[in-house]
Amino acid sequence: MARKPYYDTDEHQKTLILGIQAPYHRTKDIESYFAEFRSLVKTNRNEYDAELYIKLRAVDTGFFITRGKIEEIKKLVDELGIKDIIVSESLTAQQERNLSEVLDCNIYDRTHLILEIFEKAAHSAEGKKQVAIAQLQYKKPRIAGQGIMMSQQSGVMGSRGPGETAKERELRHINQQIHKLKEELKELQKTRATQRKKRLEIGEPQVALIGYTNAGKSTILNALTKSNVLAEDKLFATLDTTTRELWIGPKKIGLVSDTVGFIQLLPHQLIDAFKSTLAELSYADLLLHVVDASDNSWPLHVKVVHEILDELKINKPMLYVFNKSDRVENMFALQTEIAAYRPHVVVSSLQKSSLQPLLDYLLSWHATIAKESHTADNE
Ligand SMILES: Nc1nc2c(ncn2[C@@H]2O[C@H](COP(=O)(O)OP(=O)(O)OP(=O)(O)O)[C@@H](O)[C@H]2O)c(=O)[nH]1
Ligand SMILES: [Mg+2]
Repeated sequence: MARKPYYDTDEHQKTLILGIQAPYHRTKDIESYFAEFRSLVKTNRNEYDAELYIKLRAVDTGFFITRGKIEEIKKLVDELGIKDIIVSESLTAQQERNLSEVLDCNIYDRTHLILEIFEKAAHSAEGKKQVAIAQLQYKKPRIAGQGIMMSQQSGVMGSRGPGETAKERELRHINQQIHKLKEELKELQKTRATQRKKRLEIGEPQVALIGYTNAGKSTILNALTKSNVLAEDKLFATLDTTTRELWIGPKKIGLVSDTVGFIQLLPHQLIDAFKSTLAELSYADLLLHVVDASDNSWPLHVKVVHEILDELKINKPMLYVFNKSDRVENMFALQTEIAAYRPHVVVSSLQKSSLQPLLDYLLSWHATIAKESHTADNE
């Protein structure tokens, strides 16, 4: 029977969240990774009845989880009557199917979880189409591997030739949908490119807020521009880019954009969606890289952001904005650790007065580029 995504059903099935420390995770960051996993689950409004955290020495190709650990999980599942398991890692379609069979549960992996969050958070036509493409791509190998039921020959009208199975027909339909969505996206992107061109012709400096999800980018945008972009204790509260005028006192600095947050182990289906949403960054003159300094794994988060920027081939002047200083317990230790990240400022965007170092930086940056363009004009 086809599985229903949890948001399609009102009934709550007994759910286990399963955090896995795989060999590719660093022990040092694992608590923060598990906290992030629980935030993803919470953001997706999944209720759960039990949690289990396990450490794997190796990844099993067929099941992801090794035999001994599966037995441990099976025992708990039987004891508590668990029907749904949400797993902290991304699984292949085959691994998901195998685990579902041996544990006799619905298995939802990390990619599934993130895709559902993205689906709820996408508001613009462009965002919605990008998420729909990612979801279809996720679905493809899951259908391709489905068993007997789907592969029986169909005698349904409209199928392509007598040999086409229900499964093949569904896959063909998915490919057509992906193709159609991609064409529609191209049109939307053309419109965006025209708007961008107009903006660039005016020649105003462009500043972009980037960083790990939940770092405080939208909160900073709101504080800098008196806007009201949704800022929440949720992962991926922002998916669509928002651009506002940036004024400091009577001085117009330029335009500032808020962007989608980054996350470690980003599902590969979403990379294209990120690429086009973040295409705006290629036109930025300055990146404000917002970091949640109160999360002990911030150095890893900074690394993840740099890796994604590298993949997007974006290399721009950057200011590190270490945020949430109000929640930092050992400020002295932080000051030492951030010394290598230059230039930087430390702020707490909930307290307006503490944003002053950021405002000062933006003013002096603006003065420098104004001088540069003046010199260039006179050459
Ligand atoms: N204590 C504290 N909380 C903050 C600070 N800045 C932001 N927050 C909180 O952190 C949470 C996330 O803030 P957002 O501004 O939504 O973060 P974001 O980077 O835009 O997140 P995404 O859009 O999900 O990527 C919210 O609950 C904010 O109120 C800060 O300086 N101190
Ligand atoms: Mg945001």
